Amino acid sequence: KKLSPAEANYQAGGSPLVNEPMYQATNPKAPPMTQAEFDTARKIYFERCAGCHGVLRKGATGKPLTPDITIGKGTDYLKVFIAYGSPAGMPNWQTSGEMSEKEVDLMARYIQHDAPTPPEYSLADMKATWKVIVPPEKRPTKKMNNYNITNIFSTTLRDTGEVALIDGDTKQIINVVKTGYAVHISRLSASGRYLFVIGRDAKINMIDLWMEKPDNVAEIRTGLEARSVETSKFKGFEDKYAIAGSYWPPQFVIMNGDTLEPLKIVATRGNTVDTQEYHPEPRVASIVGSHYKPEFVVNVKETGQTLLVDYSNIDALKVTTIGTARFLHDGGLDSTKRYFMVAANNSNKIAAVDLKEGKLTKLIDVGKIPHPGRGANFVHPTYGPVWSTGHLGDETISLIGTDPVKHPKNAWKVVQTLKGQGGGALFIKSHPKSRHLYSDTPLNPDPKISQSVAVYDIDNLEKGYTVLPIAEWAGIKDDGAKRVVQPEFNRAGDEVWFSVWSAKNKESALVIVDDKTLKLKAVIKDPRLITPTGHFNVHNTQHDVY
Ligand code: DHE
Repeated sequence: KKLSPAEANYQAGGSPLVNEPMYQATNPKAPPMTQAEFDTARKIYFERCAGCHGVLRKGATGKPLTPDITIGKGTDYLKVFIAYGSPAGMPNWQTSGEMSEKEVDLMARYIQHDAPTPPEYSLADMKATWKVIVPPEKRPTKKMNNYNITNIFSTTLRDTGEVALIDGDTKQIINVVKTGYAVHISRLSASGRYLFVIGRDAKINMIDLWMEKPDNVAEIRTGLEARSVETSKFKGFEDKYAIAGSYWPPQFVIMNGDTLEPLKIVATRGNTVDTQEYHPEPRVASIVGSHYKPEFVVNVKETGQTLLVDYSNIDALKVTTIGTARFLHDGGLDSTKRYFMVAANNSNKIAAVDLKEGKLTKLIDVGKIPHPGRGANFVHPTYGPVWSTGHLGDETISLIGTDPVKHPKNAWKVVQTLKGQGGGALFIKSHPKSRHLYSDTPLNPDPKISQSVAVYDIDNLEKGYTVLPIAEWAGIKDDGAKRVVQPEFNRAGDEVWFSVWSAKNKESALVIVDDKTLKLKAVIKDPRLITPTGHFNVHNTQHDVY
């Protein structure tokens, strides 16, 4: 299946590496290129191709594109491939109008030259960007505001490089905080006081929710491109450490939990789980803090290794390497928090990792390209506790049994497959207080589907889904994408928030649904809410409630 333009743009979200200086070698066997052509081609490569084919073009979800392969194919063959795409997923760049004939010719020549290598990023580089804006001793000793901080939402404003902190009780914006570019996720310290966000450019901001007006107290850049940040959650280590993983360079760093001082950098370059070949750029995907042990669970994408990083003594770091499956991406804990369920997206599998025993429990086959976000836990009327995921590549939702004690026959199996609105699903969500399951489909090519969500009644799953026209409820007059993205519950578990994500120059909104009645409860609009994407409720993120 060819990727749709929406899916291709999702995979190639624009790498900040495009701005890095790199040494460009010329391969004498490849067709000649001028310096200006190299510069243009490299920009296009990092904007559109690197997400799938990798920075060094060693291959990830897309095929490897190194000169030993590409020179043999030749310019004409490569041009056809780039222009028309392939059934394996390569988009049809020219016929879709995304690239001109000239650009296709340029790219066909470019990929026959050696891939330029971006710079590494050391402790000294990190320290040069590290700022403690308010040192711990100058911070409040108690909460200085009247907000119910456990119900604050941190909403990414993707294209402005900010997060909006929104009071979940009053729906008022508390502050719009400057961050890195295109913040990917927000996470909380174990106590719930500090909020950590990470930009696509690997900039981390640490926000103190006890301040009269919550704002940045520390910041650092931990690499050149990144997606994940997390904190130490184990008893005795609350608020002690933070960790960030990067896409480039392929490494993670453990930091001091109240200042972001970088302490320990560990490379993730290594060998793939199956063929055991060396991979030079395995990116760090999701990270979660274990509640069972003083460990971070670090998922290394291209090699398919799940690392349990024991932070009890970071000077003698112990890392347990669990082979899971290639293309690890996003995931979440089961309801007991003992198992981490991680999507190996292009392997079409979910890996269940036992954080108590420190081993792989099971690899479970699911639909095409699972994409759970953190997934959704609920108690199924027939099969007991399940964790669920939607898929980017098909319309199904897989429900996986997660209770080996009381429901051993159902554990680590797909016990039921639901049919959703269509492919292009990114996030799914439920809550212990809710009997509903919500699934978005922001990357579906049909605007009717990308602008609405499907809701299932957990007690009547065979009845199918109800469609909530979220974008329509937002009452946005502008035309454009208006993608509805990421259901997130409030603290009480009785309302669900959605972003209506429009282009930068168009109106966006947040839409809030009453979980009991499935009726519209509120719409938040504000000129500052530009390109809202993910949103994270403090309590639910702090305690891994999803
Ligand atoms: Fe994400 C989670 C990577 C595109 C919004 N995204 C994640 C995680 C990873 C990841 C590794 C898990 C982090 C964790 O839990 O520690 N995302 C990537 C990509 O590599 C990809 C495909 C392309 C890219 O270049 O970034 C990508 N992601 C997107 C988007 O296009 C989205 C919709 C908007 C955006 O920011 O560009 C998007 N990703 C999100 C959100 C989460 C996320 C909202 C957190 C979900 C959650 O509930 O935890």
